[in-house]
Amino acid sequence: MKDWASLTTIEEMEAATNSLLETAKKVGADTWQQRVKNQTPHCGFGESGTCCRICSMGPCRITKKAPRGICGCDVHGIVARNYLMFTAGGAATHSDHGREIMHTLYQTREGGNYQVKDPEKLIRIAKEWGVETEGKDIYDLAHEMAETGLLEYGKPFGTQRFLKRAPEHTQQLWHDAGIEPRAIDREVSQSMHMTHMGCSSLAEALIRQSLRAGLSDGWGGSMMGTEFSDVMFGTPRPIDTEANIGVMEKDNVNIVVHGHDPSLSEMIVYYASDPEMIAYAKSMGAKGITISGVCCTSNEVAMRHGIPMAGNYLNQENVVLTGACEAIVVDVQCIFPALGPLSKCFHTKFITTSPIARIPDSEFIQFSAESAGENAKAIVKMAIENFKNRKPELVNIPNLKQKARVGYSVEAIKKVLDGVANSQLDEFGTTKPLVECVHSGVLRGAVAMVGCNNPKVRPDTAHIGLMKKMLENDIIVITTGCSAQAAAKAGLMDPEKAKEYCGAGLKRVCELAGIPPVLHMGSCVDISRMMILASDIAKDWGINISQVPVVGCAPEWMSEKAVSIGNYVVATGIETFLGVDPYSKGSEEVTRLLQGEDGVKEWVEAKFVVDTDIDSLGDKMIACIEAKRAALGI
Ligand code: MSK
Repeated sequence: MKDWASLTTIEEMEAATNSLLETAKKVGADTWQQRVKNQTPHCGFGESGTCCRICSMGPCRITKKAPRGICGCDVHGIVARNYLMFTAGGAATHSDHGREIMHTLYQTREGGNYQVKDPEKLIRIAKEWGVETEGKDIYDLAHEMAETGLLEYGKPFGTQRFLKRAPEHTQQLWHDAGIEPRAIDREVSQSMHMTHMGCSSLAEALIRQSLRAGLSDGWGGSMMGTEFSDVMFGTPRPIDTEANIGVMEKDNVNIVVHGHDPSLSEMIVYYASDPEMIAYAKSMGAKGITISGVCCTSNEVAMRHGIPMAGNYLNQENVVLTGACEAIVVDVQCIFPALGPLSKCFHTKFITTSPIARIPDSEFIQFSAESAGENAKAIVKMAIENFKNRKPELVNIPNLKQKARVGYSVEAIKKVLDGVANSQLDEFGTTKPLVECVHSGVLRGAVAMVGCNNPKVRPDTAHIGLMKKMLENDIIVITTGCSAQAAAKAGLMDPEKAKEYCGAGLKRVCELAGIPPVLHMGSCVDISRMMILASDIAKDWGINISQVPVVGCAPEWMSEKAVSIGNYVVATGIETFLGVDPYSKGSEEVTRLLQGEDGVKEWVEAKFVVDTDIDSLGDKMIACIEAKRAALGI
């Protein structure tokens, strides 16, 4: 048995949460822990995907006695339609995030709120897209690329430009399976058209479109979101930060950023470090200003500025419950409407900023790229002026935090690993040292751990438990989203601490490269970084993506976006392991298509594995990696 004492344990995190729940009780606040009780048990039809409410003849619920809906649709059609609608919701959401980023790119200008911070990357992508770069002003190029990228959403002909980044074999599989994504909006619209009453009820066709819509996200909207965020805000490089609720500071004005789009949070970070603002905070009795984050906005600013991470998805109420949060500022996605009434129990300002995420009991300050500076300044000021309204008797910031090294973009991973093996670096490095480590068996393989928390799983236990299991078995972990924050909160991103829990091979690699064994690759949209990495590894190795000893895993997922992600990860050729069922168990046919050997596996060489027993899920992941090694003869 290894000694995990130097990591923060789940029990310590739960004790911290329990102390905050005491405050909730004191002020009469509602929390998700109570709401889960109110909502349990869940509806069995909903859980198995066998309820249809796409027209007003129903709702129809499928049972043995009533095997078809009123229109005659069978259970397989109903479950598959629900699955596709779930996917389309996720693909639309991620891709719209990407679209917002492209609009922001269009607003960049010299000396403006938004600038081009990584011109080399912009030029590299422009060349990849066949856009002339020679002699062009960098901002003219940025605007041209923004327009070109925005056309990817609605172009009448052709497929997504970034598909060409995949190995030829993968592109051929997509072509042969008829799942190459065309315009992003078309894939989302077509999905909603297919699921309309009286259209598709053939499960196979609906699952095929699910993969296609997912690919329009991962290799379309999300990839643009990631790549052009790097262009504007800088491509992440390793940077040290801290994680867990203890990053909030009692004597400072605490502003928590939450959501996904970095456009606003970048500005908040900028103005919070403005000497004028810090002086203003001091004049109000605070010692300074602390920005921390929750969910993926947190990942974005942690990766680029070292802003500490206060917590992940199921910690969002905790930051308010500290009684020391002057403002929680949100943009889009994964925001609990509960923050409205909860913030009213404290002095906290709950500030919504996007017309896409309007929430009752919040103060709405509409953020736009044109007025970004003014908006951010107003928000920081509002938080500072709210410091005096704190109720000292309610302040409780649990003393939990860990060091974390974050910021492993594909470029950064190549650089740190190539730097270990080669003295002569090429411009961007290669994945060859990583391939050599896996080929020789120093590393057995890699796991891409992603996704949310879900009250169906004891929060963070699956993420952290599986990561530990992988590390002990010399399997390196790359991670994004709330999974990344689970790792950071536990201490698994502290290079000094975490390496002690690795097998001998992984420990050696970490020491040589100066990296933690769990690499933070960013937010949910940044799973596209993982797709690029997997493609580059396959190309450098000279094998197909499906042959690389790598698997995907979302053990505590909850959102529609996660289903879209699962579809594009599988469609990229990476076996994907889920700890929560995607509402598909009501249909044997859909289950076979998603999880069997003769469904999606035949089209794209990978499938889903669903197991709610997390230990057994981990065993299956390791077995899958070892089977891939055996098939390669290594
Ligand atoms: S924030 S989608 S809870 S990972 Fe990206 Fe976390 Fe899941 Fe939201």
